Amino acid sequence: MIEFSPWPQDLAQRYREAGYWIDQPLTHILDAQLAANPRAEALVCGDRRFSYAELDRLSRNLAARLAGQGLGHGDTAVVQLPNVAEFYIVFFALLRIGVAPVNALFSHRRLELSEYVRQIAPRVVIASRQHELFRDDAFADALRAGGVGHVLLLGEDAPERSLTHWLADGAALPAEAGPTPADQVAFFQLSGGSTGTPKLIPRTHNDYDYSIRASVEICGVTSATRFLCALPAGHNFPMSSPGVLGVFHAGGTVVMAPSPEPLTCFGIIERERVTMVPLVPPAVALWLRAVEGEPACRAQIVSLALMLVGGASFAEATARRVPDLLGCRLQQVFGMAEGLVNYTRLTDPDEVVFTTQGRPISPADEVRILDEHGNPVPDGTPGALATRGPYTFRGYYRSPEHNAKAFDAEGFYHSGDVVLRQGGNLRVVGRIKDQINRGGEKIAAEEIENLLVRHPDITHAALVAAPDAHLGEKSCAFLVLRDGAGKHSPPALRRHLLDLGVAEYKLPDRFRFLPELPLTAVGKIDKRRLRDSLVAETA
Ligand code: J2J
Repeated sequence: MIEFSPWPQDLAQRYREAGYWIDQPLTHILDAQLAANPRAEALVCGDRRFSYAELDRLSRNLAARLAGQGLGHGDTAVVQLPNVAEFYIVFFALLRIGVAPVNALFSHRRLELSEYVRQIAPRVVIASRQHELFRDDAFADALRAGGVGHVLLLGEDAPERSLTHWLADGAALPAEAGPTPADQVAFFQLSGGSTGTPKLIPRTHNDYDYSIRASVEICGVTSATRFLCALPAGHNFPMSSPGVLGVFHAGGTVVMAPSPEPLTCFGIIERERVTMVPLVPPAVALWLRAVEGEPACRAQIVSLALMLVGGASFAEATARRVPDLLGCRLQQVFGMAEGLVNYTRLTDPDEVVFTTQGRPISPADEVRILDEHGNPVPDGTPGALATRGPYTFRGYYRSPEHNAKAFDAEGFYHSGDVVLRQGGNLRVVGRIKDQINRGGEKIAAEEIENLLVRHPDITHAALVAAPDAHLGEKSCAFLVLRDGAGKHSPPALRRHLLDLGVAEYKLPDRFRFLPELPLTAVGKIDKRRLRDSLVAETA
């Protein structure tokens, strides 16, 4: 069994009695459709179309092959696939035999992947030849040498290492194979992070399944829903809010897009009559601009009925333009891979939809908004968000020290968001966690600062958010150089980070050099002052 911090007995009992936890593994999502609508279209990926029966058959093939190699309960996997059908086939295959995956983002590179491998010691890694890390055999060979039993690649020719080959045929699944119990870890979500190393979030079948079922209701997903997955498939938002898994739960159809780039997406929406799409704010801005520049585009997206927007703060003025320009309804989502998800409701008045990020999924979500002394603030006053509930996790994987800080004595998770309550809904107004939200992509400042100071000429580094018209925020690295160090250009500094293997979206957008970093009264780096100096620059 994979270790995780469980909910206390009394809460677990309450969640079961209320019908939130139904003790079904996530694989029941597919099983139910296989029984009810095996021939319905589940997934469209380019020219390839998969019925629910086909999805089930392929995932069973892989499951049987992996089980045949002795993989099962307690084992883990690292998966890194682009937005392709295989992502979900692999996901269900692993769940089917109780192997818990970490789904790395496709933008992740050597540093992130190595860190996931270090943390969970996977028995299998499933990735793609399209990714630079797997273009040649060096990284895969190193993984094998390090103890990973199988590295299966999409786009690989050698049959024994080809994912496609492993999907193509399989023996029957051994009778003893099956998913982990529903109150155990199903898979790991990735934390946006605010610490030096990426943190993993154990999600149980029960808790994740509840968030999906409830989201399906709130977002009105049905078997007629045609859902565009243009955000990175492994991210919590397109996966579960209501996400691809929500659409499968309702028996609808998922259509894959390689990225949220508007012209590609508009063509897919037109061809596949897409009705629903989740997007991050910068992508919405691109879509709006595309329609304004070329009003004929609107005809391509007439089937679109609902756009979900979340992941980063969404300007009210932009929100107001969505229905008119894109011809669909808007639903705001404020969620986190750690659990709590808030939605504006489809029955809410426009004012609520345009100006708030909605309210929690569940009556059992407990949300506290606290001042700096930990006392609740009155409505309308900003404070730090703390929450617990039937689908909010209880601890990062193997991170006791960090958990001691992130959770309070009552088990409330302190998300680091600053929010306020406005007529029963939440508005996200800021952040206390040391993170940059670059258009929905999260960067833990500490992780990049640690990498920057590995440069021989850098003695101190502070990464802070700079306001940006398009992405909301970009990152700026303030650096102190060693005495006598020469000049360092931004491209050379980025190269230093790239050479360390970090994902490109984490590279600082700007660099500033200072003789020393400003400190607060207690001797911590005064990031507020650094941020203010950037705001002043922008103004
Ligand atoms: C402002 N900040 C937001 C919003 C998330 C649904 C939607 C999003 C995520 C997600 C998710 C925001 N306005 N509408 O998992 O299921 C910031 C907050 C939050 C952090 C979580 C889902 N929506 N945020 O973005 O784990 O700071 O999940 O704590 O990537 O994104 O990031 P992540």
